[in-house]
Amino acid sequence: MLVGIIGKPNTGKSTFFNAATLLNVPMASYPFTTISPNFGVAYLRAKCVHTALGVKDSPVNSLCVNGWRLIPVKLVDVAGLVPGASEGRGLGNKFLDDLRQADALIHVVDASGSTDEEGRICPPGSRDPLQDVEFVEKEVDMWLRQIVSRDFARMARSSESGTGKLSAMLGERLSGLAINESQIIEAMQGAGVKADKPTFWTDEDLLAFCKELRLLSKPTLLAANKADLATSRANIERLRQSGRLVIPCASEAELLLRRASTKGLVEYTPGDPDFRVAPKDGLSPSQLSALELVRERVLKSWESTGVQQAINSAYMQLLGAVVVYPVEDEHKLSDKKGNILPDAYVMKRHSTARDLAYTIHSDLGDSFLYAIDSRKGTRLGADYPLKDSDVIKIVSTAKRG
Ligand SMILES: Nc1nc2c(ncn2[C@@H]2O[C@H](COP(=O)(O)OP(=O)(O)O)[C@@H](O)[C@H]2O)c(=O)[nH]1
Ligand SMILES: [Mg+2]
Repeated sequence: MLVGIIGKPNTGKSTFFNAATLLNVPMASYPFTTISPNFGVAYLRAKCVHTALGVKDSPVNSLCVNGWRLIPVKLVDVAGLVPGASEGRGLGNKFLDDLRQADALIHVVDASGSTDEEGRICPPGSRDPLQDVEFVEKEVDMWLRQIVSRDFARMARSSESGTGKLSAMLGERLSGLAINESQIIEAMQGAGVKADKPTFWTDEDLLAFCKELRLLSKPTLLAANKADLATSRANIERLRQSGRLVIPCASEAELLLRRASTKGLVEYTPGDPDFRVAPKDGLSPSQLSALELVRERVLKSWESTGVQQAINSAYMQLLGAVVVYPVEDEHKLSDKKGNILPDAYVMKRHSTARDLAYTIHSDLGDSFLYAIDSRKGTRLGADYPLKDSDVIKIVSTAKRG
């Protein structure tokens, strides 16, 4: 799974990305290497099961900090969108490819209204962030329309003459976007277009269909950034009233806290409602007052900086992901080396016990026999749907070292 950050320029996308991908504790091994600078590793914050299970854990593929499991997940900072982007303005293939790969989106908005539609600085409160939201969404719709309309007339004709099925042909066209035929049928219904009369579709029908496709294939939340600025509050309320999922954010504050934490100057776990100045006294008066401002304008007002909450919501709410802990010894809850609850995996919605086996190793998937729920000691079949916080042993015929 991959979450992408989108938005117009200067809303704080890179600040958000830099904050979300910075962590003070180095990890032994990353499950994925990053291939380009705008791809990074962020962390999902999940209540670790070790407390409830009454054990002391020794994490390997993730971290456990103050009872929170921080599990690596992928994040991509997609380049900024300006009005007209889908017609080629400032939109490279790289942008489209990054967007295509994302399973869900965090749309970073300048909630303070202090940047115009192209991202130029303007007086705080003078730009309506809801308009930004709408134009960025429309650009994504139009980009989808370009893909859909390529060869659409021919597909429409052959569908009406019975030589092909439109949903199947579109399914092939959109498979690279991880959009399947049943979603296409759903999008046609959602848009209220006639599936059996595609040659009659108007431009508006096509765009309405693409909007539905976007909602299905790129579930999105709004990170209402710059929440530390006074003009943001009323705008955040308005954004919420639009019915979208909105998370107030202060990316710059999160970056400050994570950097201070990296240097051991504050105690702060990403997503916390507050921080503590570390006993080691290394903060200058100006650093102290900057941190105090973060506490006053962000943490006390919004409960957190929102960056971690946005990552969590993107994976857990938008994508319905679950966190599962595979173990090799279901009694000790350990791997072969004796590490307790070594790994935590973020799995897609509807993943099964066999999917988990494949995620660990393809051999384990191929030779899967059954799984064991370590809490109940019961056997689980290959199709068992994984639940959040499951601790599971996979039993297979494979001999693994
Ligand atoms: N007040 C405030 N400014 C922010 C925040 N996040 C980012 N900025 C500022 O917004 C500007 C643009 O940030 P950047 O991350 O480069 O935006 P991008 O173009 O969307 O990647 C910079 O001057 C940041 O310092 C925030 O949470 N609060
Ligand atoms: Mg940027």
